[in-house]
Amino acid sequence: MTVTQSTCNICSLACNLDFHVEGDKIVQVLPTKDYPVNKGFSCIKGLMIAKQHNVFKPSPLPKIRNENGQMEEKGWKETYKYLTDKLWRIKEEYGGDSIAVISTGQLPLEEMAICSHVFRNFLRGNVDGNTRLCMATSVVAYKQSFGFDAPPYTLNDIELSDVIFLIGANPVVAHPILWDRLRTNTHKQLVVIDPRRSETAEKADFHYAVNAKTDIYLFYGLANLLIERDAIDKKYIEEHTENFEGFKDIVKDFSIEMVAEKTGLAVADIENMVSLIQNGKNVSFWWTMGVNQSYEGVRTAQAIINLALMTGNIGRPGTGANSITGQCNAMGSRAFSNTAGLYGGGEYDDAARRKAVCEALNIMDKQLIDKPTLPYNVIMEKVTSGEIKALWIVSTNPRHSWTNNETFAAAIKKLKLFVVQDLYDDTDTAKEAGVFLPVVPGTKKTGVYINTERRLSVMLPVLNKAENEKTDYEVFYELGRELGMGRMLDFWKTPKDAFEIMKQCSAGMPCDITGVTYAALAGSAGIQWPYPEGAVLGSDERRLFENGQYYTANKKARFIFDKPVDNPLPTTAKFPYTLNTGRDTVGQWHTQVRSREIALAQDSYSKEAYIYIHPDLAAKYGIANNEKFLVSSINGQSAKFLAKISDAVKINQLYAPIHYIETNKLTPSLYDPFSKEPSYKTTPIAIAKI
Ligand SMILES: Nc1nc2c(c(=O)[nH]1)N[C@H]1C(S)=C(S)[C@@H](COP(=O)(O)OP(=O)(O)OC[C@H]3O[C@@H](n4cnc5c(=O)[nH]c(N)nc54)[C@H](O)[C@@H]3O)O[C@H]1N2
Ligand SMILES: Nc1nc2c(c(=O)[nH]1)N[C@H]1C(S)=C(S)[C@@H](COP(=O)(O)OP(=O)(O)OC[C@H]3O[C@@H](n4cnc5c(=O)[nH]c(N)nc54)[C@H](O)[C@@H]3O)O[C@H]1N2
Ligand code: SF4
Ligand SMILES: [Mo]
Repeated sequence: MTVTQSTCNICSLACNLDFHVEGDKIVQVLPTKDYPVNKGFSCIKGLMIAKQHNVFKPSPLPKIRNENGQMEEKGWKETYKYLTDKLWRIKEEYGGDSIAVISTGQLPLEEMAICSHVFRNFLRGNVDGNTRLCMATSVVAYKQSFGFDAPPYTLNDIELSDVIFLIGANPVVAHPILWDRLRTNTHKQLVVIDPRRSETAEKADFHYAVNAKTDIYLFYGLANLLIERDAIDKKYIEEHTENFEGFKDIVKDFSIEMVAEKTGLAVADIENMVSLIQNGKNVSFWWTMGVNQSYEGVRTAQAIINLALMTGNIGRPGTGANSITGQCNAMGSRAFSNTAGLYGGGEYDDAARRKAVCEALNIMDKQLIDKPTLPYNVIMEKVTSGEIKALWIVSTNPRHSWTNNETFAAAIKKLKLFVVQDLYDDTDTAKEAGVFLPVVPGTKKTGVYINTERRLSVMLPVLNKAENEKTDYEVFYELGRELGMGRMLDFWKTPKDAFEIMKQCSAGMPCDITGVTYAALAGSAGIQWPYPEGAVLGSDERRLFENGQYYTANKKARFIFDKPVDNPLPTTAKFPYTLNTGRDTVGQWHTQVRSREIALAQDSYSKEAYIYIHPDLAAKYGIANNEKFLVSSINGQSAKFLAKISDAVKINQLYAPIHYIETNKLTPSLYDPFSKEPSYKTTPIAIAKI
């Protein structure tokens, strides 16, 4: 029997697991005892990785849809030829911009890198990811405020805080290992801000059920009161930030009464929060999708960042303005996917950065793509309008997860080429593919993941591939060869080669990883960025900004703010309630493609879509528990859900888990203006008894 330490490639903790393997079978998976993230624990999803690909695994050969609409199995060589021919014809006739990839935060960074080397640098197409649905807001907020997309914390900070704010985050369900570590902190006061009494809110010292999307009013109000009480860190503001005066000027109009009225909270509740921040020694603010997925996400995230900056709660143990990521490698995609910024970070028009990246890639400047990708929403608009002709989906299931998902179904009918590359051929998206490319799961491949606290860890193959089985890396590499990339691929033969190139791209950047090697990562505690060549690890837990120096030109963090905007899609007489959406249980993962292999979890949740509704609202419509009823959305669609009667939701807001395709049938095509992240969490709806 062999035992290999590897990475759980599901959620953003990227826990480490020990795989016990006998022959070609994983006989046991145990959480790695001394790995600093999960310390001998894991959730049910990690343990199920051994099961992945056992039941629903397709044939290892690709399939192409024939004239009769049937999927026909083909050899890999023939499929690459077919794809190459199609892609070149489309590129020649309509230009590189007519080709797009929707990628993911669930692949190792080497696979993200080669995907974009082929599709962006070579074919001059667009590559965006499902991370747009998730982290885009935090990326933009950090970039603008700190000068680089740099979540500052280490997970240990949640154990060291004496006051913890969780804002639009439900770690009991979504980040169980982070929650586990929070629980070991016995001296904390926990504040949860969530319109819903989530599983996390249940366990908080204070739960504040703000009205949906009014968080920005709350944070501006808290800032105003802290200024009035003189409870700010003037020295920190003076030495390490800029434009506080402008912020002060905006927040002065946010009186406690006005904020109470907007947010639906009591004046005493708001005063309590101010006192907690004022009296806390190490206050930390953590946020997730309740903030990011909004028409005003970036400015709301920055309102949180501003609170941390003005009270000096950053760069010290137990503090920070901390965005928690979602997928195992959301952080890797932020730095190494060549989508919205250059490999290793930096803008496409920055001559010095371009030179450094070209050198690392061993290509000429004209071979490096010269602009950021079109964002996901614009890609979908252009598929709809017919301007984008080829769409390649890798490791995401947008027919289910894209907002207003019937628009996705309609759009793909216009395509000349629709490719889906996935573990499974029966996802809602794969079922529509013109070409399906099967690949192996993480247990059979190599690559690096970067978790929510910027920690790199390596995934190693614990099982051998069978005949004809391919990794995503091999698919992109072999496709690139067939497309004629020639010397552009000479240094990209293996994931390890790609990692070396990415290291060089990161040199001198905030996310410098030139000191990391596969060998150092294997069986290790993982390594947080930055880790430049020659660095010596002081500890397994490292936070950013301990010296008060940010990544802006003058090294100061910026206060960034705007007056709150009106909800572009408010409730109306016809659509008087709002739909909130999110995760429901630890065992349910997104579109439930992967989690369906966990038998234990499978048995614990409904096969049919359901929605939480307040008892008084259900009574008003005469809807009984478990009765199916109709929900109609302002986007023109409607869907049926089983009623789950619960007073955890407010009377005017329903909550639908994202794990059912019905939910995004109802969400709108509405985005944050800066990050283009969908506003998934507040849709005006009406309900009716059937
Ligand atoms: N089991 C499980 N774990 C997961 C995932 C999964 O699918 N299943 N997905 C992973 C991924 S990719 C992600 S991004 C994370 C997401 O992790 P979370 O963001 O924690 O999860 P969500 O359930 O989407 O949303 C969190 C909360 O935001 C609240 N919310 C809604 N509107 C507002 C608002 O206006 N203000 C505030 N303050 N709160 C609001 C919701 O009520 C919800 O309780 O989870 C990761 N972990
Ligand atoms: N209404 C609403 N909608 C939401 C959200 C919300 O809160 N509310 N949250 C959004 C967020 S934060 C996210 S992250 C998205 C997630 O949405 P998706 O990305 O669509 O969801 P998944 O089910 O994780 O899909 C991942 C796919 O990748 C495949 N896969 C897994 N491993 C591999 C691999 O190694 N290679 C390849 N090629 N494929 C692989 C799986 O089989 C699966 O089909 O949903 C978004 N949608
Ligand atoms: S908490 Fe996340 S990374 Fe850890 S075992 Fe569960 S799914 Fe995997
Ligand atoms: Mo996500």
